[in-house]
Amino acid sequence: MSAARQRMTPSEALVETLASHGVRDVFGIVGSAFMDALDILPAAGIRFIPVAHEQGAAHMADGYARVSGRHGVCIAQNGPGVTNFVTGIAAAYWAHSPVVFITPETGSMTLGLGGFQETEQLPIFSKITKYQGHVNNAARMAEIAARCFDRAMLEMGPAQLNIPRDFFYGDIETSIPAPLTIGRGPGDSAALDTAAELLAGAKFPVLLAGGGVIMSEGTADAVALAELLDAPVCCSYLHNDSFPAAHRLWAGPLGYQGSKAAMKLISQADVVLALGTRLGPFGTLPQHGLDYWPKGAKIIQIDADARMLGLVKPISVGIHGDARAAAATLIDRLKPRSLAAHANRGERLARIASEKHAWEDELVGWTHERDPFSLEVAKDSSYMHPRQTLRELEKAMPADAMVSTDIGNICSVANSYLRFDRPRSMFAAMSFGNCGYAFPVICGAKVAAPGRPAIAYVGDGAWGISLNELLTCARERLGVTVVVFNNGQWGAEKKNHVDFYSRRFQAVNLENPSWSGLARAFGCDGVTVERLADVGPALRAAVKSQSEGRTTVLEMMVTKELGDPFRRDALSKPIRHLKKYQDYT
Ligand SMILES: Cc1ncc(C[n+]2csc(CCOP(=O)(O)OP(=O)(O)O)c2C)c(N)n1
Ligand SMILES: [Mg+2]
Repeated sequence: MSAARQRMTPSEALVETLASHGVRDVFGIVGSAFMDALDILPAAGIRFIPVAHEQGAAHMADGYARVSGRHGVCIAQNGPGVTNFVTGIAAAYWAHSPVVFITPETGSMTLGLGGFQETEQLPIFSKITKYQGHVNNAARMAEIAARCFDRAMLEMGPAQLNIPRDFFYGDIETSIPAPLTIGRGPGDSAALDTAAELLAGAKFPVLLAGGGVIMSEGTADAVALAELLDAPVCCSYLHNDSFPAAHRLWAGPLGYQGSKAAMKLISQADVVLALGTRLGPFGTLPQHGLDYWPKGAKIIQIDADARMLGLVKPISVGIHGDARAAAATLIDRLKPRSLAAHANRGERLARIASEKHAWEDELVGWTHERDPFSLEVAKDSSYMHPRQTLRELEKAMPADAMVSTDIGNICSVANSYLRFDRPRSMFAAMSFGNCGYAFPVICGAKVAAPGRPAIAYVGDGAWGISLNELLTCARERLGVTVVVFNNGQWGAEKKNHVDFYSRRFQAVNLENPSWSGLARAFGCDGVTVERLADVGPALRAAVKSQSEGRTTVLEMMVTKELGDPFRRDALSKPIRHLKKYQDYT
């Protein structure tokens, strides 16, 4: 459906298209390239949120999209502003976020001459976008802009809108397209029949709830399906919010620093229903010494992206469909049938409860790391143990909190201590794994959901990459809380030096300023926390001040101890052949 054609400028066509697609906020840094459109954003009811770095703008658009389920939008100056987007867009790609990033480029009449701020802007993003729209004629501005919005949602990932900067100007005749809403449906009927057959015969069915459950708003259907089967539910890696943690069937997350209960339960499965997950390779690696993936089980995989089906793990049935619709359809198919899982329900429920208790007890007793390096560095330290700090934060976590987590050792250990009762609550750095993700992402989430408490977990190294967005928090009164784990090191990498490089520490120790003092210099609040008893109260106070638009940095002084490494799978002990390197083994 299109509105009537009208005479307007391409800038007006762009801004009208944003408005017709429900855009209310755009993140970016001002630039001459798009000033003509920027000028009229307020008249369209669109807020432009100026940031400190374009990477931050892309991350904010990502966080905004992840919490709202709507498009996140960012824009930058051609050339350097646009190249600053790259890391943020790559991260959004792997988080499956419908981000539309607008990239004005050098003018069409000088393209290729090497003028000011010129670079080829499409190849740079070609592997980290679901769609690239290039406005090749000013008259097509609305059409191509709208297609970017449609494709970002259809394919759940970033879409680039590339616009030669002279194409913002002129007179065009155009209509403004309405959003195209395309439902995915439950998938192939025969495949759903086979899946229902397998589930009906399963003696130990296990659900693995992935990001697709969240993105399809499918939580209620996943819960109903799990309850019908009385099947335990594991969350896929870094999607701790894909199933309500308070539910009796919740088993916790798989993957790095995940739940042993989840791992032990899925290892016993005869049928796994992987609902809305691509079964990413990193997310199912052995952990805690457990190689838990049930290689003999029948695997039913449901994913909205057909290319993910059977890509990483062998599967018995692949269903190209929407997680929510597929779950609802499976419920319909299973309800009238007799289910093998009902015969041993009592025994299975007891096993679920006991595995959960065992893991919880282990976590309670796991106050600190016990490897030789950790014991040594923590021995004379007056600082807090990271695990105890994470537990105190968990206990003080406000209802309805949104938590983003960064890439680092302590942020990863946090996976064991982050539980959520509603979807769209956890925004981890996902598989792109870039340090510096969590803080800008929570800023974007807060813009989309200003009423929800917003908390970022960040290591001190990653904080150095991302702290510039404190400027944005102060200037725009965003009101978020940043928990910075100050262990004075790039800990996750140092762990590799400990395990593989005979403690030859290189470039991993950090000298930090006072992070709380620095926060105050930015016009935010800063608190240094050194005692466990102060962790909870500090978090509560910081969250309370969010409602006044205050951002607080809580600098947690923690020991240098380190949990299990990230990449045990990818590192090996060094081998040196040349004489001059013989000492480096
Ligand atoms: C942008 C980027 N640079 C480098 C890395 C490699 N890397 C992974 S974890 C890590 C250390 C993180 O240190 P910190 O943020 O202090 O957290 P800690 O591990 O100490 O808890 C680094 C450098 C990365 N993942 N992303
Ligand atoms: Mg650190």
